[in-house]
Amino acid sequence: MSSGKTPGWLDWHRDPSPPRFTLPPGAVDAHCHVFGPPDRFPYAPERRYTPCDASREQLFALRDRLGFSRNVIVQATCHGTDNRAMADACRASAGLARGVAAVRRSVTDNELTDLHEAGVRAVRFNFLRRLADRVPGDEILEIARRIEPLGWHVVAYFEAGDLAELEDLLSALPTVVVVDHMGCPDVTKPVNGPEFRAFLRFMQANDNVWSKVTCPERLSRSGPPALDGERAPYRDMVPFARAVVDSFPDRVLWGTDWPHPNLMDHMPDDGLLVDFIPHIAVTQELRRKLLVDNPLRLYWPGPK
Ligand code: 0GY
Repeated sequence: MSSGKTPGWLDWHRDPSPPRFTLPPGAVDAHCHVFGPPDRFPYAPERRYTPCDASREQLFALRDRLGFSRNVIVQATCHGTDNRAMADACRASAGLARGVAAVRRSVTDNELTDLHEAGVRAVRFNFLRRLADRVPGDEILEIARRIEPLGWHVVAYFEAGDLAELEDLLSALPTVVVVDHMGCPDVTKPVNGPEFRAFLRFMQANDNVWSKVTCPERLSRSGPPALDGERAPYRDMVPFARAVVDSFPDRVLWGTDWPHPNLMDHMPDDGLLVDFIPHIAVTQELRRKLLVDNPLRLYWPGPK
């Protein structure tokens, strides 16, 4: 792959509108990324895309602009298992960012300790075939057993059609398992149809499974805000996210997904994404759990 951005790549929104929804004090953006800059943190040779750069300073500026207090920075596949950009951003955050790393079984105990000191609290396995080769199940189990004593958890990114195949493996993991984007449901299907019911059943059956109710801009087929200025876009995703928040209020997280890799049809205004939150968490208490209590319990346990 050439060193330039993937053709058609959309740059992130440079001037997001101030959210109308005021985030509760201490809110955490629990799903975001940093990319590059590649002269310091080169992209992985095996990557499937080349993003536009998105630095730690730009992420922290977005945090402040939207009104978040903290970030959880998730390793994306364009950096492979080279966690330096993410770990560097965590280290530079003065304790206000935690990280989610990508590792293979070759990772040493010293490397895990270094990542922990940087602020990493989880490893991510990406099961999307368009993004990466899958890590074999026995290796995932082995890594999960090694990170458990550190108090870390596993983040799993998969699509709805993959749940049946992955369920046994994910249920066998000894740690908390956080599923990205509710397992990527097809939101054109009914929320009470077999596909999404299987996901809710999976959460019901495994009380160590959490879900991010993230990425309306990725999952929605109804699209971004209408031209009339309506600020509740992505309507088709709402019932799915509400079902998860209402059923499992203590096991949900929210994040921007900035800088939104691989969105090829539109780039969301991150301020409008924040305005989406009250539609999926409909009481103050649900919002406090989603945005503050749950991410703090998972990523900043102990006295604050
Ligand atoms: C993608 C790319 C990645 C991840 C995400 O939502 C995400 O966390 O976008 C990745 O890991 O490369 O296209 O979804």
